[in-house]
Amino acid sequence: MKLCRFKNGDDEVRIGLVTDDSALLDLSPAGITAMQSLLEGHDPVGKLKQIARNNLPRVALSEVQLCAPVERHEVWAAGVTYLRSKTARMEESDFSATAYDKVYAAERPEIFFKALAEKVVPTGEPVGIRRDARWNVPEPELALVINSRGQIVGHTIGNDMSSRDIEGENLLYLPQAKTYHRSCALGPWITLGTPEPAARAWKIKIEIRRNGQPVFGGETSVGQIKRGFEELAGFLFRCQVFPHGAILLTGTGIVPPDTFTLQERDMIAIEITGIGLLQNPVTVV
Ligand code: DO4
Ligand code: MG
Repeated sequence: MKLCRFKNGDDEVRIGLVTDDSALLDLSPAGITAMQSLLEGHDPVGKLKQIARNNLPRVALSEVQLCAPVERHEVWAAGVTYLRSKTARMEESDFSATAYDKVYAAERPEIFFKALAEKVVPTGEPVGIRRDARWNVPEPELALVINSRGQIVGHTIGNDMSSRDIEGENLLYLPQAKTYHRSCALGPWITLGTPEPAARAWKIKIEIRRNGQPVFGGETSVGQIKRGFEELAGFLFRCQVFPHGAILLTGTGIVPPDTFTLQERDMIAIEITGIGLLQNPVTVV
């Protein structure tokens, strides 16, 4: 089941249940005005099935603007969870190579703060590349949607936009390489109720187009991730509270060649089978 936030023709934010590729059911007549009440409930899928039996307004997806599927969640990200990411990080940095090697093998994962909810970019809106960086890439990642009790209740698509030259220069620059204006996109919606073994079979694909032509494409499988979802969520919630829940990006397994950097107006399309498509143009910030 796919849960979304959208703006209707009057610019009001509503919650929708996406029924197929072309339509959603507006949940507001059923009293659902925020995703939170569903995500914090004990059986979000069962509750939604029950709600969907009502005669709810059907709205064409082409007529709405999708908002990022995040309300008051904090957005965090795990790193170096795929072998490809570890190798790329070690190549980009003499200074920090040992740290990446160690964290890939360590019990404790790398987890860093990524974005406030209000800063998250939805599908269709521009993601940013820093004007003071010369090597910028998208990081297509599966994102876990976690409620305040630490339970993984859904999945969405994340783009952990990153400046590799800043990150590679010095590990202490990670927050600047990772957390800046328009550096995090999430969407298009949340897929609810997929158990981890099924989600691990999903494919992650990315295509970057420049002037309409593909300039980079890549694919991996969620199953390539080294760590378990509960393990990552467990570390995020250890000695920490998230009263409104959290979103955790789970790391990238696709890294463009070292000669590639994003440019203004590139189009990034990230697909995760089982969820959908997150598409964003690129702008300089
Ligand atoms: O420390 C580097 C961050 C790595 C990352 O974001 C990833 O592997 O996805
Ligand atoms: Mg990442």
